[in-house]
Amino acid sequence: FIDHSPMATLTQGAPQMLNNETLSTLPSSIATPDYDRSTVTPGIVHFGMGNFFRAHEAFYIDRCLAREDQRDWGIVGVELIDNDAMREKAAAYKRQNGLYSLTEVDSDGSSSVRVIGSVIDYMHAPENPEAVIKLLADPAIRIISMTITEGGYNIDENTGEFNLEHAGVKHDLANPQKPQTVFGLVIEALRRRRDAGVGPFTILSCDNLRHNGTVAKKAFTGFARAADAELAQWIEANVTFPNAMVDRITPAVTADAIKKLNAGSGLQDELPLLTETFIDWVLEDKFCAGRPDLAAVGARMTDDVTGYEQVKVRMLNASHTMLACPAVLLGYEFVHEAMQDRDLAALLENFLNLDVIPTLDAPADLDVQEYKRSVLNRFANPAMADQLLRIAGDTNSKIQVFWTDTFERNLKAGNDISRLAFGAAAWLEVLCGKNEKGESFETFEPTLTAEQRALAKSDDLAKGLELSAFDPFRAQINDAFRAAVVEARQAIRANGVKGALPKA
Ligand code: CS2
Repeated sequence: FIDHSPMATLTQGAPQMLNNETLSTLPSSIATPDYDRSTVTPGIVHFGMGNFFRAHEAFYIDRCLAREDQRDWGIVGVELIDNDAMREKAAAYKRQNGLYSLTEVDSDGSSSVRVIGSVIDYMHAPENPEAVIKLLADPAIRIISMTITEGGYNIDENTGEFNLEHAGVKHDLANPQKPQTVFGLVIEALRRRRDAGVGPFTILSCDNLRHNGTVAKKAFTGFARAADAELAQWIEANVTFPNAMVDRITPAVTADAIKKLNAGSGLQDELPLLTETFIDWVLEDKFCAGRPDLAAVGARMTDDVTGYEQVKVRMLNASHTMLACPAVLLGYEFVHEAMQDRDLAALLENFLNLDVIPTLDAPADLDVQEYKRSVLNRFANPAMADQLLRIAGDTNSKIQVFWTDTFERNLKAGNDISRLAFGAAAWLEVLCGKNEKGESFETFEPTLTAEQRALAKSDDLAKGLELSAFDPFRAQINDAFRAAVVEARQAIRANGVKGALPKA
């Protein structure tokens, strides 16, 4: 991020390591856990220890733990990915006793640093799956939460069912005592809990999916049915899967960002994190084994999250994707940079005003115009330096969640499709991997094989529309849309993104 941001001001003195021993000696400018960490016991196991989780759920729980009657809601993080980087990360967590610093930056330029203490242990599942199952089966654990990405629920978009052909799933069904996936670990633990007469736990998805609880339920019960029909019935009758809307923009932490964050805080933190001051969590109050007092720390409990999640993914996340694809092609690096480009900012305004908002079912108490202004303002925050390549990654999964309703409704109604076709075209061009400066790049697309990715590179410019990104609204894809996408791709190639932008 940029050097004139306040957190880049150098703090005096030698940088401080971060662990339980050093906590009480940190500079007073850094907020530290206002509770004794040694009194915190585990109540939550979280799968997927990514940055978003660390800035969001772990932040809320850290606030909860300040209250003495909440100390049994500590979090144990579990990482499933088996590679050197993850093993190294697990070791860093151990060295720091699960502590890390979170720098919150506001669009007015102010910032503050807080050490988060709610992650009390960290397990790298591939090293010892049995230890993870044992923990999950412990009655103290009452919530399993997860951030495993939009595509991580392994739902086949064509059948709408859990995909039993997935290699990890097949492995886990054949080796229930040595599972590799979150599904195998959780279902084996639930089996042991049922057999031991220990009650169920809540399974809480924190991914940006519409009805993420319903999707999680489909995934976990889909796996369970294939493993053991009776157990699946017990799970359906006992385990709850609250739907939840989650929101906090959290950039990836580059090596450069680590240096700058530490220069700002005066810490020698191996796992520092940057986020915006904005935070939101709206949850259905369906916790079968109790829950922390999230409402007391700013989360919103509700009977129905449908409207909130719809507004969030269709306005914020959909705009992110709509902005990032053309911006990456133009060679921009950061979201705030793209927002300074008037043409791209206008594209977003028009997309939201003309395509999204008229087809939205927003909750009555939510002012969508105000929400729009807040989203655009958050995107424009220069201190975030959020990477466009982060946003442009996994678009094959994201389109299915973020764009489907907007595309489906506008295509059905026969409305103007120019911006939608342009967005789809821009993503397919992104998959071709070259920007207008002639630089090559490759976005991360975990749900696409090399052959599928090659469809975007075919001379037949309509081929890319065969990708599963478009499956959920495939029935609405007509000749006019196909032609508009091809035309937009030709225009991007011939005239550049600026020359291809839709008029209004
Ligand atoms: C982003 C999200 O990855 C994306 O596409 O839109 O990560 C976004 O930053 C969060 O959902 C904000 O809550």
